[in-house]
Amino acid sequence: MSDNGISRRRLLGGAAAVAAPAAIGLGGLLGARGPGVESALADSTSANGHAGHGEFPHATFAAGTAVDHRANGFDPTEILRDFDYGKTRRLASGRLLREWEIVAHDKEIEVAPGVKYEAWTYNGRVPGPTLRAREGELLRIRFVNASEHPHTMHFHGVHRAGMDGMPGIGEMNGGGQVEPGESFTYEFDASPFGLHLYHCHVAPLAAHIARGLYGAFIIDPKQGRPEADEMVMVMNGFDTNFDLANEVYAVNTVGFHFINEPIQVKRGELVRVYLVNVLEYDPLNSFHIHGNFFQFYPTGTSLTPSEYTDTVIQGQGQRGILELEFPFDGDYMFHAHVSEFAELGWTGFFRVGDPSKLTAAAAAAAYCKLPWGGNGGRA
Ligand SMILES: [Cu+2]
Repeated sequence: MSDNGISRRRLLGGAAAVAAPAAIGLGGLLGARGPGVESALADSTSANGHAGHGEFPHATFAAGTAVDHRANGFDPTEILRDFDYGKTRRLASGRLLREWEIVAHDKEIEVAPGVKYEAWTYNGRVPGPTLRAREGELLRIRFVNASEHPHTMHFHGVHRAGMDGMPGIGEMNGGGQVEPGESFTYEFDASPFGLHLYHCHVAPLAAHIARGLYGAFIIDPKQGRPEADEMVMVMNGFDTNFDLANEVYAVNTVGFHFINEPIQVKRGELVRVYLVNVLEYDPLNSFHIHGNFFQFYPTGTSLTPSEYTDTVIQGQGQRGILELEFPFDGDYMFHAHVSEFAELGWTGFFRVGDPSKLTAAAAAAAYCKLPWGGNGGRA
């Protein structure tokens, strides 16, 4: 709970609180908003007359503003299909060595229109690059800490303790905490095949992860997987007022992004989603698809799906591979089945078929609003 009493949990507690502005201190809310928003609120309330009738006044940030992806330095749509294969070379033994360089640095990013967040990043983006390798290769990741805080890269997978990115373990070979200005090269085998993740493991752990230090890590099976339109979705959230609860939820960082820019796919083509949950402060996240079902491969470590379903629940660090085909043209929503998360940004659309023949996602206007102010509750 922030000092001024604004928290998305309290606001989401029910329309009744909103119907009685005095009860939650609407004056305080207005005071906490940025310049220009109060007039938008006034316009909104006078136009629809809904203020005080049990609805949010829906003028939480200036209408029409969008996240500046260029300023962020990344775009959630591009992150979807951006796989970083690093650089490879053949060792004398005949084995393939795959190498990356990852630099941590601090950076302010915009996680919803007008909502800024002081992120800590791997290579300037949140999530960090999707590192992709093939089972059996030798992997080498040179990590440079250009942040003002100590960090590590802790990879999920099978490797020696000294390469685990754990402060206090592996200090003898430099593989513990990496201080600002220092670097360390992690080296391990690509094993097992599947969908994994990496993240910082410096305490306080939740804070270091929640700031944005995480990414997907894919190890393809030796024989590969069937041809598909592949994409990565990292389910995350942002505690913009640092009250240990998230104000914005998303896939690939920007709330509501895939409402504004639905994911274009082809009818009848196999779509493969690499789904990772890195959400902090909430024990569970979920993915639900409308009008369709998918085959689910938990952790991607088996080539046989475990379930044919339309909803999957993941705890933090859980991940899995979804395979589906869309039999009909149209816009199909996907979102967290935790409704609260969905309304705070974790909602999007797949757009199937020729976009010129489809109407824009009808739900966009209703959904692209944060029910709390656009400033993270800070004055
Ligand atoms: Cu860290």
